[in-house]
Amino acid sequence: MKKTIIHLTIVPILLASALVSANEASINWRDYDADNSKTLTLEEFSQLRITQYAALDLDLDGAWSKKEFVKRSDNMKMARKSALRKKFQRWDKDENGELSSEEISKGIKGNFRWLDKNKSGSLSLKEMPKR
Ligand SMILES: [Ca+2]
Ligand SMILES: [Ca+2]
Ligand SMILES: [Ca+2]
Repeated sequence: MKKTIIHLTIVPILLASALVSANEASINWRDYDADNSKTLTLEEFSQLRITQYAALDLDLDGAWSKKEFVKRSDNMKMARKSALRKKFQRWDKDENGELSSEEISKGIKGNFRWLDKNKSGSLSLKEMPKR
């Protein structure tokens, strides 16, 4: 009896994550430019990133394990994987092997400041990363 219940719950989770990864591929930063200023403020940028990271939380527990954070697709390059592993370590401030939503949002802020090369407080098209 127990086994049947487990199988039934796995199906919707798999479906949900398939839908989420389809969405992730189609993310366009312009959709997050709420005021059409052709630049993203920290708030607009955070919205975009949070949407992207939400798609990575495959078990939907509101936290990101290293596996969830690093593994984006099956054909990822090693260099990208190791860059993501390092990012994970930097962001995991309490070193519990998991990123909380708070750690993610701090990481996004740091990322924003780093991308904002001319320190204008917003990201222009040029400053936005390709992915
Ligand atoms: Ca804007
Ligand atoms: Ca998770
Ligand atoms: Ca943590």
